[in-house]
Amino acid sequence: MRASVLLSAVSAAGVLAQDAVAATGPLTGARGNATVTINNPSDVAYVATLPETAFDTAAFPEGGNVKGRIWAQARPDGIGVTFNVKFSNLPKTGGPFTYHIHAVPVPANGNCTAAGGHLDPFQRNDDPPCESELKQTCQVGDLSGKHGKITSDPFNATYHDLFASTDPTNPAFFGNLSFVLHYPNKTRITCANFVQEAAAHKGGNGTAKTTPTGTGSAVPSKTPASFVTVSAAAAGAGIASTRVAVLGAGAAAVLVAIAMAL
Ligand SMILES: *[C@@H]1O[C@H](CO)[C@@H](O)[C@H](O)[C@H]1NC(C)=O
Ligand SMILES: *[C@@H]1O[C@H](CO)[C@@H](O)[C@H](O)[C@H]1NC(C)=O
Ligand SMILES: *[C@@H]1O[C@H](CO)[C@@H](O)[C@H](O)[C@H]1NC(C)=O
Ligand SMILES: *[C@@H]1O[C@H](CO)[C@@H](O)[C@H](O)[C@H]1NC(C)=O
Ligand SMILES: *[C@@H]1O[C@H](CO)[C@@H](O)[C@H](O)[C@H]1NC(C)=O
Ligand SMILES: *[C@@H]1O[C@H](CO)[C@@H](O)[C@H](O)[C@H]1NC(C)=O
Ligand SMILES: [Cu+2]
Repeated sequence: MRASVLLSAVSAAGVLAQDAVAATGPLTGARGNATVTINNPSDVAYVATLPETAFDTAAFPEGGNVKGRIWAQARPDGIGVTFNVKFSNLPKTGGPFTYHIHAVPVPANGNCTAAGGHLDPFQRNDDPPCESELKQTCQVGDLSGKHGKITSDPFNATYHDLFASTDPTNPAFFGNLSFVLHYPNKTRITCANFVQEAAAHKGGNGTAKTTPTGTGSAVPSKTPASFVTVSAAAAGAGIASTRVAVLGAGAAAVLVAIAMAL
């Protein structure tokens, strides 16, 4: 049994969300749709940089690898996470390529098979592929499913994902996980682990500013997470009514809370 709280939240822009109703329900995870993450620490960035050598050596018969990295940091409002994704030197054929956050770190030998499956705390599973316009129905880790496949070389994308988290107590936390870049047939070309970067701040775009390290764990969560229902409207998101794990009070975006325990 857990507390269930109905919240109405608005974005910093003050835009109210409308409930979107689908006539026939799209695929939903065994644990429901993904929830908008809030209270994400924004003082820590994470970066995952691809290695010099591809895991799939057949993709690079002359040696080498895709170049690039994923950089991620929560916004100052703590809602969701901003990703900046840059790839180049992709295989000349075989695209469009996909990439996902995977649930297990890559071991030191670079074995991308050992990165496990996708980060999927709501147990939605891989198939059928997610509908990018219904991002809350997608796997949290399915970044290319939600935000677009890699369709150019170089590829450079910045987007705000509402479901990933930089809070280590959130099941959608990815800061100690990995990502894998694939061919469409799911063959794993290359992969890398996220590591904590000395933090940037305020609307980070990949230009990190160095700050003293050693504060990475100073992210106290005041209370255990409880799942609540939130109508949230974050910038650019087609989000409607969604359950959210609230980790503490005081989110600037939350205006009204009507609580009821179960
Ligand atoms: C999941 O989200 C979709 C799209 O908004 C909605 O149609 C569906 O009812 C939701 N499922 C649950 C269990 O909330
Ligand atoms: C996957 O696709 C790539 C690119 O088309 C191809 O080279 C590779 O042989 C395929 N792997 C499998 C197992 O089908
Ligand atoms: C890579 O990881 C997979 C899955 O854990 C394992 O089956 C395989 O033996 C590993 N290969 C190497 C070379 O470590
Ligand atoms: C990526 O896009 C940003 C914003 O559009 C631009 O400022 C930056 O120069 C681009 N970087 C690369 C490597 O193309
Ligand atoms: C990642 O960190 C979370 C929170 O500390 C922890 O629960 C989880 O087990 C970690 N995952 C891995 C693969 O280390
Ligand atoms: C990134 O942000 C910093 C600080 O806000 C700014 O100085 C820099 O020009 C930005 N870089 C790009 C590529 O937008
Ligand atoms: Cu993947």
